[in-house]
Amino acid sequence: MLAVKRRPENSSKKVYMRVLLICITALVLVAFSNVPTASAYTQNSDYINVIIYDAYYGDLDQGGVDNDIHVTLLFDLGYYAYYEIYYDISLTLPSGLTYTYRVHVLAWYEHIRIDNEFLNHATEAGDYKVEVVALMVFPSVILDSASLVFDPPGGDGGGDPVFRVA
Ligand SMILES: [Ca+2]
Repeated sequence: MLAVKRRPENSSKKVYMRVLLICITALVLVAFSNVPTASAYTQNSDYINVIIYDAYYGDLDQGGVDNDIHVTLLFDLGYYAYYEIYYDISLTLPSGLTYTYRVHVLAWYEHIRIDNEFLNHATEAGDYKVEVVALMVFPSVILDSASLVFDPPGGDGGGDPVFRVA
């Protein structure tokens, strides 16, 4: 003879409440797990904004002559973990003579500041123009540019022009 064990009526209510609680918890987890990360990584994730933050002259190489130019660039990027950027920075003297230098940047942050120094370049009096053309090659291919005109004192040749990233 087979003995059938009956569950007490209270037990089925407990099982029902347990299943209901698990379902509610699962719904809450699904709802909260998608909100911030999905929108942050799928929207505005690949852009580049280059800004010429500052440009000034001075005696940056201790040569005794104020014929050096300092240019600070800011790069505002998206939300990726890694970026690869090339930028060409050009300095055009009042005579039209232009010096262009290319800088390759590997970055792991979304806000970057780079100080560029044109040593012994301010040799003419008049307006100088700084122009930056930035090409992001990873995670996407995107171009941006900026330019600025300023007027350092000049007219003093002071050695060979040298460019450096400080
Ligand atoms: Ca100098």
